[in-house]
Order: sequence, then C-alpha cells, then structure tokens
Amino acid sequence: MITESPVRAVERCLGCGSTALEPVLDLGCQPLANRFTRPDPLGADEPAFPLGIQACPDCCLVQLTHVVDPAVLFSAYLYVPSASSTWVAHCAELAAYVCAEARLQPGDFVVEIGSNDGTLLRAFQTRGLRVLGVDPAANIAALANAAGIPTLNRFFGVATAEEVLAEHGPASAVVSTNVLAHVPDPVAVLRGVRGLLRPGGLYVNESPSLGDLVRHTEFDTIYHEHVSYFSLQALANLLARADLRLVDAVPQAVHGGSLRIVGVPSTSPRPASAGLRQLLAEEQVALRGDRRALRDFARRTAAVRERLRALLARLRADGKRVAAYGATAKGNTLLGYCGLTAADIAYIVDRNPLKQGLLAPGSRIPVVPPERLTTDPPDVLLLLAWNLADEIRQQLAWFAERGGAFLLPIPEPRLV
Ligand code: DWN
Repeated sequence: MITESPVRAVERCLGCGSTALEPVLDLGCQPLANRFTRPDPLGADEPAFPLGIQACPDCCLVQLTHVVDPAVLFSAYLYVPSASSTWVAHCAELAAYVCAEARLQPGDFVVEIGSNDGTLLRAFQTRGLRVLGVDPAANIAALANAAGIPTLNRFFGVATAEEVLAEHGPASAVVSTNVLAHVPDPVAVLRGVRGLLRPGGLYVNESPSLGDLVRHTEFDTIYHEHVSYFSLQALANLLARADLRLVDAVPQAVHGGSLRIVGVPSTSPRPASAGLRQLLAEEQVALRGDRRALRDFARRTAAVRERLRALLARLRADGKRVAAYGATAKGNTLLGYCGLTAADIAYIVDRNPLKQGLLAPGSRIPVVPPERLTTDPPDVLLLLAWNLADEIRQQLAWFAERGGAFLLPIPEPRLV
C-alpha cells in the first residue's frame, strides 16, 4: 500500500515564492512535538521528520526546511492555553487592547482564528461582543462549544472566511495568536482575514518574534508546528501580499518574546504608528547582515546542547535525580536535539490532564500530574516551560525551600 508522506521539503519561499532560500540551522530528524503517545509495551516506531530552518533573502521570511501537512498536526490537539494563568491574564489585556484600538462597541463581531479552547474569546464575550472561533482541532472545538464559545471546526482560509461572512456578516476585528506562524500558506490566511474584515476593521496577530528567538537562543521553539519565524519586515511583506497594511506593533513578553501586530485593509487611512517605524528601524540594525546573526545563533544552539548534556552528566555523577516541568512542545525539541531520554529525566510533570499518562515524543519520558513532585521529589527540576518560569517557580516555592534546584535551559543552561 502506498501512503502519501505528510512532509514536504520547502524549495520555494512560503511568503514570496523565491527559490534563493539559505539554510540556517539543522536540528536533525525529530518526531512531531505535540505527538505525546500512549505507553506501548512494544515500543512502537514514531515517525520523525527533518527539522531545520532557512531564510529567504528576498522577503526576509525565516521558515522551516520541511513542512508537515496541517491536517496531521492540528486536526486533534492536546495543548490548551488555559493551563497557564500567565496566558489567561495576557488574554484579558489583549482583548482590552483590541477593543480600544478597534473602538469596539457591544454587539460588534470578533472572529478568532485558531481559537483553541476559547480562552481569548471569553475575554471578548464578557465585554458584550459577538464572538466566533474557528479552530481545526475537533476535540478542542468541542470543548470550546461546550463551554459556551461558539466555534466553527475548520481550517481558516478564503473559503472559511466567505462562509463566516455569509452567515454572520463582516468582522470588526479578526484576532489570531500563535496561528499565522503555524501555517504553510500564511498569505492565504491573510487573504481570508482581508475578505472578512469590515472597511474600518482591524487584524491583530501575535506570533513569536525572530529577534527574541535569535537573541535568547530559543532554538527549542523550532518544531514542525512553527512554520515561520517572523521579523516585522517579513510580516509587513506578507500583509502587503494580502492587500493589508501593517500599522502598528507592540513587543510582548509571552512565549519567550512575541510580536503583536496590527493590520488594516490597505485602503484604510490609518497611518503607521511612530512606534512601528521605530521598531522597524531597530530591527534593521539588530538583524542587519542577518546571515551573521543567524550563523551566530546556530553556533550558540550547538553550545547549549553541549553545556546542557555536560551539566546533566555532572548532576548524575553527583547522584542527583532530575525531573522536568512542563510537557511543552518546545521541550520535546530540546530533549530530542540534546539526545535526552528517560535515562536522564525521570518524569515530566504537567497539569494538563490531556497529556498526563502519555509519553513525550522521541524521549519517551512519562508525563505525570504535578502531585508526583511531592510524592517522589527530584533534586533538580528542568524547566521545559521556561517561558512560564516565574509562574511555576512561585507555585513551587516549597520545592526550592526543601533544597530543590531549578535548571533553566535557555538562553544558557544554569541552575537557579
Ligand atoms: O504555538 C504554540 C504555543 C503557543 O503553545 C504551540 N504550537 C504549542 C504550545 O507550545 P508549548 O507547549 O511550548 O507551550 P507552553 O505554553 O509553554 O506550555 C506550557 C505547558 O506547561 C502546558 O502543557 C501547561 C504546563 N503548565 C503546567 O503544567 N503548570 C503550565 C503552568 C503555568 C503550570 O503551572
């Protein structure tokens, strides 16, 4: 039987079609970062796919070298953002920002692309807005609908936008977080956004920032779900291809550093903000000759692997037991690239019940509920959710008081 491969090599830029793509970093063959598996006594083979990034010198888009069919990645999903109170607070602030920027009135219509369990839309709903989520994961869309957040179980693009438009009318605001960077055809998503927005409407998107990825050596945030790694210039180019115009940007701390951007239909009179012009100028300096910045990043990535492995070997030699906190997607890139397994990390705790009882992809380290930390405490806790370190360390103050240490892997492995 011939089955079609879910992976394809990216030979033309996903933003502009250029064939001049330049390799940046190769992380080897890795399994899908959110494909947590059931413990299987026979140790079933896990498919692994090439993982690396490359840069387009023509439109600046940094992107994967190989993309996996989104239907394989997103039709069922285990990640829900509501597990983190940092994220819930961020959503409340983001909703307030969009309401103010788009001057939304009660009853106005807001659409979120990739709305997951409805955490963000709930913040709009409580402000009296009409909301609709669009999400491709059937299990997660069902959770959102059951919780009272109307959610259409679809991938978003021009066809879905037309369907929403026909049924609900144009949107005053379209919002997406951690979605635009996840799709192999971002321009198609943006064309859908353009079609759905009313003339004075706003598109607000947040995605991890390339600048932060490079500055803080966040190589672990590279995995098959993350197709693009955005600079502001690359985003401006993508929006322009969909008849949208970038008018504002506000850097955010979430997920290791993200870019919040505001786009409007290109016919809108809204001018670009002074803040955006300043950020674009700073970015040009920071990523100037970005070949060198990206080469340095690749070198530092290899150094993190060596240092983390050496540190874990030393801890083991000292008789210390290590567990991990946060069964994150990025954690699986870190574990896979650094070659760490259950021989190095006893278990991973995570409070998302959808992940508990499963094995992390590749490393096959068991994911367990946080209570395990009290019944079977390790000496050291590797923070795979380093982006939520403040929240987690606050919860686990007792662990540090009992002499436990936290190991932060990024930007440099260190015990705190
Ligand atoms: O883009 C993506 C980002 C936004 O989220 C996805 N492709 C997948 C996901 O990436 P991640 O898995 O690296 O995300 P987080 O937000 O770093 O995951 C945090 C994990 O830690 C969750 O599984 C929940 C868990 N957690 C916990 O167990 N206890 C988090 C907190 C704050 C806690 O106290």
